[in-house]
Amino acid sequence: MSDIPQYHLVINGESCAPASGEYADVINPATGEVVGSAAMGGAADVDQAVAAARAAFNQREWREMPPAERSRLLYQCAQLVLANAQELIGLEISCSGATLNRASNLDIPAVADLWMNLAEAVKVYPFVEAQSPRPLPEQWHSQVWKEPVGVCGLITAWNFPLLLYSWKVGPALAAGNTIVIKPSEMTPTSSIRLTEILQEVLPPGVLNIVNGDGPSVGDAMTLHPDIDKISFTGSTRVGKIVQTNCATTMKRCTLELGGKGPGIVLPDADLDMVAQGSLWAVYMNAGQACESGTRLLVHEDVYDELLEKLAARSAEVVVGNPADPATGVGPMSTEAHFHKVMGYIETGVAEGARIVCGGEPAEVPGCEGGFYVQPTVLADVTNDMRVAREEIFGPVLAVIRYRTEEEALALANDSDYGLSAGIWTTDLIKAQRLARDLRAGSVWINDWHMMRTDAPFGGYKQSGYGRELGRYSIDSYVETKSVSMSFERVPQKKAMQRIVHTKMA
Ligand code: TXE
Repeated sequence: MSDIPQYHLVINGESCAPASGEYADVINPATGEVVGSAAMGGAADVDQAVAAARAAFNQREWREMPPAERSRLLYQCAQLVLANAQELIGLEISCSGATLNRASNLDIPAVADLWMNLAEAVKVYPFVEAQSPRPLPEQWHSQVWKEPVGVCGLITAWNFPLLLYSWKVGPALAAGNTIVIKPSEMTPTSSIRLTEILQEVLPPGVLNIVNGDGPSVGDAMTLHPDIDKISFTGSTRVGKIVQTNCATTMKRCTLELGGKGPGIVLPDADLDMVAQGSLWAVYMNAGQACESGTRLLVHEDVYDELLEKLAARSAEVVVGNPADPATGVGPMSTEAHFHKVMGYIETGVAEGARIVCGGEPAEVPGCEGGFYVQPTVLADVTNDMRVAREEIFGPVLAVIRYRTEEEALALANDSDYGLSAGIWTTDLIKAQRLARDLRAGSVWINDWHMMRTDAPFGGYKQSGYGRELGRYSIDSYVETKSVSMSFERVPQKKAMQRIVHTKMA
């Protein structure tokens, strides 16, 4: 018998094999080795998971749990994440190529913080709000109730499996929904394991996981008549399919899609800070983050000086085995993705960009089977090139020259995407003015990735819609109901009814 660990589906509180009996290898992108075997679900498994989630939703106990009790449960989820941190970190590294540094210092603390934040948010969330009373004697009074949407289908991507999982599962649970989640079939192990762990505190059927690919499990979910809401993180291409499928049953839908984050460098900026910060912006998770700063728009007066600093700092970045704490940049998630990123670098050069540093596959001793790309800076990029317009999703920075602020703003906004944008300057008044004109869901001034678990995150334009994180994320998982009570018991005094009953005394 093989000693490769198996990862199953979790339906109605039980781990189970998929109806097809099929399992697929999970590959460690750092080495190319098989690190797990994960159940590949299909439409029949989705049906079962949805039925379990619907039954759990119909049991009033879960959806009507008082906020204080739900808050305690969300705290317990945070504690379970922390208690199992080492195992989850190991799985995150081996399935997705996350660096040890990132998984331990960013992902796990942020995941635990997110659950704790929701535990606080749920206590004060306005599940019931009274409308302001009218002058007395009032004929009727109205309240606004926020109710769980129902069964939520959550679909996540491979770049931050545990974070994306928590961004969706946390608020969906906080609002009282039940869940069927599909992780990316490329990185399912940490999400499956966390689902198993959370069963300890959740009633059966509340949280189900069905791993599988997009065309089988993804489509089965987005077209399923008994799923009420879909929340999706992934490519804009698939986001459009998801939105179209959701329309068939008018499912609620939240989409967190790609980005092409522009950073505007004003001539007064501290160039050392920009060089370090803009490389953090693009190289975090080897560039495989939707909010990465991938286009750097640099004023002509400081263009050459900044390029020199970028090249020098970029060369210092340590590419290596993600499990090594000294590693700053790990591998591309898959071999196919590695080739895609290398292809973009070639395309950039063919279109007239100049490689200032990097541009080649990176050699990592001991990880010869891995998929590594050298941190790469491309100069002389213009905004019409593919490397400036399309999401490369690798450690590749496109540097674009501009002359005036108006031109910089126009270039920044000249994109199908609108997820993140940034400004590097010492003039914070000017920064606020520019921030107002940038068409992006997050604007960062003099740093990047400044995401908080209690601040909203999401896109403008083709970067999607809806907001995740904090109490705003609970808004995405509730329906709004207006409830009005009439106090007047004398029919003749119900003023509006005179519109029909015109003969009333
Ligand atoms: O994404 P997909 P891929 C971008 C990034 C990357 C590119 C392609 O530019 O290079 O997308 O990555 C599921 N119905 N982002 O191909 O296919 C799939 O199984 C329902 C940005 O991996 O969009 C996985 O769970 N679901 C992004 C999820 O969609 C379907 C993160 C994402 O995979 C489906 C990832 C279907 N028909 C990629 N087809 C971000 N916003 O951070 C696939 N999926």
